[in-house]
Amino acid sequence: MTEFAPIDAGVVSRLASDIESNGYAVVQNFFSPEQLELAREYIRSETSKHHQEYFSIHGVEAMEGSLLANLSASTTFRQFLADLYEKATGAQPSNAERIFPVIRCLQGKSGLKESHFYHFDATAVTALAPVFIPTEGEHCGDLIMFPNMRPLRSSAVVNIMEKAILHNTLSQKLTAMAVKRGVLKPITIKLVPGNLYLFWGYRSLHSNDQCNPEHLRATGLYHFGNPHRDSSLARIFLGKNKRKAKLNHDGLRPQA
Ligand SMILES: O=C(O)CCC(=O)C(=O)O
Ligand SMILES: [Fe+2]
Repeated sequence: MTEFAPIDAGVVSRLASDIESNGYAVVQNFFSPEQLELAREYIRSETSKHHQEYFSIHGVEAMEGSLLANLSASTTFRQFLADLYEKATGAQPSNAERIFPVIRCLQGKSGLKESHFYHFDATAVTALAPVFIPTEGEHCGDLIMFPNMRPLRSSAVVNIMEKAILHNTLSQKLTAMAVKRGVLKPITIKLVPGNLYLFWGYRSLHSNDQCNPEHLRATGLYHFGNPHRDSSLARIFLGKNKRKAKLNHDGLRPQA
């Protein structure tokens, strides 16, 4: 299994302060060229099964054996995200907290529908590993973000209400329209495969720009540290993606 080097405390502090002041931080060349190629081989083989249309893969088991799954299972990577979580929240994550990985592949017309889909993540820390990013054309699937728009809520109910207001179809369409017309001005981040992008997913309303349906845009997302993990209300009202993927609250397949 590929090993990932630990990231030292000084670097974690710098990354956290970049996220606070710029909305995001970058670890350049996080993947070696060989690791990036391994991730690409896996995505290529999955892509060929999906008839040039959008697909996503949720949870470490569904992507087992791939480099992107190995990263999710890496104890050094978990430690890195846990250190960032501590910077974000001032508290250590629960020992039971696991990284929830998602692979998203935008291609074809269905890929367009999955773009400009503005949301807050359930987790405090989000790491994004771009694997394929189009380089030609007006739209290359940039990450679009309103950074650090809200604080971490101590109340799960407030979080649920904010999500109800912003995550419905009407609000999402209005936000997308306002961004496209230049009424709202988020930051846009050009993604470079091999780098790792970090942001406070819970606090930042974000989505990706569209790209040409002929081109493939593939990203690995690593979500870590749900501040409301013990709230039963949050379990009932949120966590739709895991439910849809038939995964339990920890992002794993329920034991038979
Ligand atoms: O693919 C991307 O760039 C962002 C996706 C995202 O924000 C998510 O899956 O939570
Ligand atoms: Fe997200």
